[in-house]
Amino acid sequence: MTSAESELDAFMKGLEKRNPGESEFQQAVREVAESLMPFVLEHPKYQKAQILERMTEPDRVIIFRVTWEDDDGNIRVNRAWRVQFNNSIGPYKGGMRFHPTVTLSVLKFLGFEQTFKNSLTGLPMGGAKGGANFNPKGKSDNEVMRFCQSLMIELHRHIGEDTDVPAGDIGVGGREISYLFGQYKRLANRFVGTLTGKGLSFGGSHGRTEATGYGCIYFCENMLNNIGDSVNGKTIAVSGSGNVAIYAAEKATQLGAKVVTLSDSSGFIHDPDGIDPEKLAFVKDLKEVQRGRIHQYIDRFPNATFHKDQRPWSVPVDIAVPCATQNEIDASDAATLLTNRVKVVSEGANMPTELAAAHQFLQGGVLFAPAKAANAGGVAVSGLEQSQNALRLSWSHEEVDLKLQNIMKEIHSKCVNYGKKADGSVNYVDGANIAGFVKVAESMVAYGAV
Ligand code: NDP
Ligand code: 2IT
Repeated sequence: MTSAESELDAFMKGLEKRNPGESEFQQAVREVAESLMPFVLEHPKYQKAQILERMTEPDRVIIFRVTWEDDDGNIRVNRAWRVQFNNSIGPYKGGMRFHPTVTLSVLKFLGFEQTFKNSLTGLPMGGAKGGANFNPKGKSDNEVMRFCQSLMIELHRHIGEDTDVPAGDIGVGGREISYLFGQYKRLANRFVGTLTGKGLSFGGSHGRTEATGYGCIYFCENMLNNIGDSVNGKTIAVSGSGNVAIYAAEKATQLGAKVVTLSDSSGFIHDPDGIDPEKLAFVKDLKEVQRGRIHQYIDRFPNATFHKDQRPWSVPVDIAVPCATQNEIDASDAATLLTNRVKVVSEGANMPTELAAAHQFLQGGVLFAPAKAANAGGVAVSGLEQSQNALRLSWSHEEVDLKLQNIMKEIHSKCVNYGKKADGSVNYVDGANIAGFVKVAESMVAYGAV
């Protein structure tokens, strides 16, 4: 065992003991610590200041009950959290997730990752995540509104434009942010940018809806350009059919690629002809307006097939873009993708790749873009929304998109800077982890023992 490996082992044993049963959080920390341990050992100032120990302990966690009334007059109870992970380089910033699988472990992994991601954007944002074990599926708009209003009655005292700025994530889109912001504004009696992802008529930014998916494909384009190739002409598998998936598919198609899959938690659709703009318009309406299911795609486009309870990774493609949820690519999916000669994997979702699968991609020479780099475009445009709110003005769609493209390019350069290996290849996992770490760690060292 090298000294980095034994340090990693001892560090992870301690972390697992302090956070028992939190498998997602442990996984996210292990992935980062694998990259960071050799770097920290080369820079004793970080070790002396116990930066890794401090960065893996959230600043605070708020846990609260949300009581609300459903349309039949029943009293319902959910649990909600806000994990304020690290505000060393700016106010806490990160999404809210509403899904029945939300636990403290899931939100700690997301808040931890967010700290590195936000650092990579170059904008002054700390890391946070929140959410509730509430299932919006099958709920009426009024039920969702009452839930959001009840949640905000507690959350509002913990957030603010210079304190903590929530946004969307799984199950939290434009509808939910509108209800949350409307209630926040009432309770605070202030119109300030305390949430992002707002509607365009009340302080939202152009391009925020598209930003995560577009940014993820811009990142692919940067990786491919770096080896003299491009997205143009490639075949792509996208998973999910929510916000990130739809706009990743849209940008990939605009850049000349053919997107052949989309999915949801019931299965995936395979359209060998490609999901062109007209078909994507159907999906947008289906998911964003009708709140339908992806299998309805084949009723409209019968050349496509639906594969119940399966994930799209068996379809041979050049590029895989997982945009649904954590751990949706396991070791056997990775083996299948490698057998089918996948060239690029770009994570639109947070931690969609299991650790063993990520190792396989790296060993197999795949251009593997970790979420904290590849999906940072969403929070980056959230940061731009905060800037516009503070300035009380609004930038055009073109202006925001240009800034997003530049930010993704900068993130790519940072990954290359810290992740370039002796043979000239780039390990984007190491690059993103180390580049994200340095800015936060430098601030923490400067602050002393805080
Ligand atoms: P949405 O709620 O808009 O869509 C989520 C999609 O993923 C749906 O198609 C959903 O299917 C599917 N999905 C969710 N959970 C599961 C599951 N357990 N198993 C299989 N499929 C699942 O969310 P987003 O598109 O916003 O988020 C997708 C991912 O991207 C998440 O990992 C999120 O953290 C990440 N992300 C989002 C950002 C944003 O700006 N929104 C920014 C950066 C990252 P179904 O409808 O069946 O549940
Ligand atoms: O995971 C993420 O980066 C998000 N869900 C977006 C967070 C934000 O504050 O826009």
